[in-house]
Amino acid sequence: MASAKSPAQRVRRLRDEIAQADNNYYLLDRPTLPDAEYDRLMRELQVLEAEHPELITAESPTQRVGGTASRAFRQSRHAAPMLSLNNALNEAEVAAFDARARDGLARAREELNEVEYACELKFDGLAVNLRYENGELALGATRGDGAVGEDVTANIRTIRAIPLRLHARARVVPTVLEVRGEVMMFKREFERLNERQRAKDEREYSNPRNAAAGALRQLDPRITAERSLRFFAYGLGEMQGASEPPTHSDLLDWLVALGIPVAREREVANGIAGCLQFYQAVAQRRASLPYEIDGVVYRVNSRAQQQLLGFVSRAPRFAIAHKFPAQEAVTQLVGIEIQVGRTGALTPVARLAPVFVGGVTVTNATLHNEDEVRRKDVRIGDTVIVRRAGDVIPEIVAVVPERRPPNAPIFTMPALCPVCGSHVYREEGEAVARCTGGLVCAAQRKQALLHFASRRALDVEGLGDKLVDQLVDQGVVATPADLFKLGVGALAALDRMAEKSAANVVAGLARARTTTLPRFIYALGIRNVGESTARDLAHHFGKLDAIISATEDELLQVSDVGPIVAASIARFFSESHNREVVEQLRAAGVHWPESAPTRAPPGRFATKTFVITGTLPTLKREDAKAMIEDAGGKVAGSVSTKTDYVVAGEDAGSKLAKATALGVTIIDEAQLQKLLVQ
Ligand code: D41
Repeated sequence: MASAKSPAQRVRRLRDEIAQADNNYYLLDRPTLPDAEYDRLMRELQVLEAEHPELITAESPTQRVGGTASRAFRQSRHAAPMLSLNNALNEAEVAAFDARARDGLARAREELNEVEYACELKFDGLAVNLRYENGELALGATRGDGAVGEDVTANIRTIRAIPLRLHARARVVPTVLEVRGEVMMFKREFERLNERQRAKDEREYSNPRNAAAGALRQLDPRITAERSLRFFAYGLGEMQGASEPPTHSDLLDWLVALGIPVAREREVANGIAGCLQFYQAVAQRRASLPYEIDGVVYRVNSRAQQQLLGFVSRAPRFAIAHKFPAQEAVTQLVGIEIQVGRTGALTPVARLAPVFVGGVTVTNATLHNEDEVRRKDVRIGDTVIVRRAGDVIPEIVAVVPERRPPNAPIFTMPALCPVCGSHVYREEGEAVARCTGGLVCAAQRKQALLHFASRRALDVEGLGDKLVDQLVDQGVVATPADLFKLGVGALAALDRMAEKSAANVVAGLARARTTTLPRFIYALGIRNVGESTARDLAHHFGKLDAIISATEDELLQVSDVGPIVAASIARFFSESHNREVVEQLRAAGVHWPESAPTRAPPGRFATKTFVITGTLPTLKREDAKAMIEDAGGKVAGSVSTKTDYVVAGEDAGSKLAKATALGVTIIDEAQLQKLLVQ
């Protein structure tokens, strides 16, 4: 691409692309390029300009720091410029930063082996300057290009995290204090905002950063106020009437004393090794943080040393951002495939040209459902932005409309199931289209079998998806009951099935014959009947036959069973083929202890409500939940006055704080285990 053109042409092209992306991002809050792609363009431009200095012009995006101020707000010149922060994309770049810092300090005759660094998070928000005069918030401004930003005081004042008056309990309250930090939106708030946008049929924001930018740039502060923005400080601007603390970590402590929020996740580290440890630890916790970060920042802790190091162009030599691998990348959508799930739900899945994102190579992304595809207007051949955050399934954030091939057709759901050819229907008001084939449809049959055998259902060891594919495709197994007819011989005849693994599967099936009633009900895969409903049904009726013959009215007597769930249970057992499968399973020796019905679920946790927060030392969250529920307790998602216990693990956050505030009993995993065996 670039090779055919002259450097001058390439430079012009890059500037155009960057200017376009800036415009879309900063002015329209409508990103068209993922950050990593933008960084790549910028770097390419920087390299070309370094090689051909005669091509540098004042308008080049490398010659200014950020976007331009919008006309809607008054411009505000910063009393002290807001600098930019250099990036390191890997450990070698961090090492180079550290070497330069040590070098600079050695030249200034500072005796040292390791530099002391203040490590903190790099928030993915918007940099702002807050100016306090005589302790009162006098001005809030966006960073703009670093020299001039926008006066957004009215909006800043709506952010409850930002004090309108500094706390007088700090030792000294300066006459002028400028605080620099990031305004952002927490993930939870971002999701709520997008839900509201969807309900109003308005455009959704693609990430919390853009949502925060949109909120901060509202001309009506009441709208900003509704969006619950947050703020964390990271530094100082102009200051009068007080002296600066000797280190960055002291400065942050002092800001906290003045009432300014500073994120708790910070540390002082010795040398680069300590910094990299901090990076790894934060990377581990990234997904569970309530806000988005795109890296960490290392800063020489001593103010005196910071001053010795000084600046290069408009970035300090004493600080660097160590970025995480990008969670977004651009690639091409090569096709849309339809997957059929256990309940017949048809899910469009994007097939992508392989792309490295969030640390892995991604080739598929979920498109959720037909409406979602329409809303994002995703078409085959499109250039798309893919996002993979933590361990979640990759998804398509947006398409880049400028790069759409001509005549790309609008996506439509097929009218017939791609697996079995049955009709596809979509109930009014439902987002999901479904295959009407039921267990005639091989895809649904496979999913139903996998569900039946899954860990929390009958837990048949060794029955994986490859095996189920073969069993169904070759017509060996149609219903869960057929599984129990399998012998070692039939299994060993399949592809890639050694005698030993075949024997393991048969042994797994034999063990699965002994189960519990809740597991058995759950394993049947009745629509809308999850583990907890299965448990409630088992406790309420005691015996399977009582559930099978229950009317909808009787089912409605079960706690937490509403009309939709009652109807789907009754419908399931009214189908003779479902009753037959149940009979065949019992005939094949599947059994469980039956008990007398109980009004309330038994167990010592009956009527107790738990909330689990943080990472428990040994139990997975879902296991802890199942153990509590098995003992008759309930597990809720949020803390309230109705909560009896909060089970707190490592890095428990706001839920723990709320529990403390409400005086709820807080226990750890060990105490939970004790309660369970009592
Ligand atoms: O959390 C951040 N985004 C963050 C941004 C941070 N933790 N520290 C920062 N430090 C600086 C210097 C060292 C230049 C005072 C920054 C930024 N700058 C920054 N944010 C936006 C542009 C620059």
